[in-house]
Amino acid sequence: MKAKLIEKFVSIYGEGGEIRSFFSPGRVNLIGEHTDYNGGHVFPCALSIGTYMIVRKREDRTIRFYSENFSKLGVIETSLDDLVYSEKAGWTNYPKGVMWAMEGRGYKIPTGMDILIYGTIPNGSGLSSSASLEVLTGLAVRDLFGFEGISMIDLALIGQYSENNFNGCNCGIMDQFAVAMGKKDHAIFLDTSDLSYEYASVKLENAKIVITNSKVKHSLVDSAYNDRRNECETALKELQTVVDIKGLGDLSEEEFEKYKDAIKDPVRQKRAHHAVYENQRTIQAVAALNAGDVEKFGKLMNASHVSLRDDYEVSCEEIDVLVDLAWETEGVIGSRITGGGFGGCTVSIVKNDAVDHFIDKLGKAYKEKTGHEAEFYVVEIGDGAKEI
Ligand code: GAF
Repeated sequence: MKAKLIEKFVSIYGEGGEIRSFFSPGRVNLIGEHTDYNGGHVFPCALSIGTYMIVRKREDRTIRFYSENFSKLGVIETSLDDLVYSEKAGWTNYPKGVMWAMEGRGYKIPTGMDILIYGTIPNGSGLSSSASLEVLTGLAVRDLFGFEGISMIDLALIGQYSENNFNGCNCGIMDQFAVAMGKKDHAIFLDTSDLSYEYASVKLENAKIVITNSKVKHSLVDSAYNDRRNECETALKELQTVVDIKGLGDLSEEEFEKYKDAIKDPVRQKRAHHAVYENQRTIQAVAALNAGDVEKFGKLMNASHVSLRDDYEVSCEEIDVLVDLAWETEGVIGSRITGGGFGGCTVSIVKNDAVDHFIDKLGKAYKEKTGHEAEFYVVEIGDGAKEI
């Protein structure tokens, strides 16, 4: 892959100089959804699919971008003096945003770059193609210009900062953290209240992690996401009038039941209910997995889906069809929506000998019920972003 991409790079930008190559994965979250901006726990892992960057420094302040995925757009040119968001900059707003965020932290980028991107994460699938591109850019810029004192966690934070403040999605830290800190065959049990984390092995003996892409993405995802976040923040403020907490993740289920009437609006109460219970489910799920109880992990995944569907209302018809089909399929240990929601993917744990049947059955029935052609990925869990 790398050799082919370098060949393409040279055919576009010409020979010469030092050409470097980087890779950054996508991610799938196993459990702990919409908890990361509530000071709760998440449990994502990095995938072996992701985004490649081939890059070379220039001598002037021009930045040239080319993406194999958007080859029709050709080379898009900008400058280090023009790191501002614009509609027409399209996908390049992500790398531009990261460069802008790095400059804002005092890392002045001395020269422009020629950049080629190629991504293997299906677009709009909710497997974090944007976080992947953000961390990739931060890593490449850090290493190309020898910026010292920027850790992989800093790169995750820079990516999140640029997404929040340059691209306008008020996301939490989960995606960028998973992409930056991933570890082969492990998921990351991350406490988003203080960024402490542990790796847990998810190399299952008798089962596989299967992602099902609904190929559906409903519009207004970013605005609905920001709405959910606002609802949780308002609920938190209401709760803080009766109990001393920093985030919804600080509450146990019992405490929530005791104080929940401080949240005046029933919809907001449902949102907070999800955030509190999902956080507790995530803690229990990781404990179950570490104890070898995959069945319990699966049941908690199912409960997570119900809560995301009914309390948080971030599922959609197509995703519910996939999850319902999974639940009624023999050999499925657990299945739920994964990521921000409103389409995208489900994640399921499926017994080894049931995987072929699962793919065949869900593929056909989903097509019949919705008209869409689902895609399936039997997951390989990979490392975080790195130079290749
Ligand atoms: C999106 C966001 F980017 C994450 O921060 C997280 O909130 C997730 O939705 C929901 O768990 O992927």
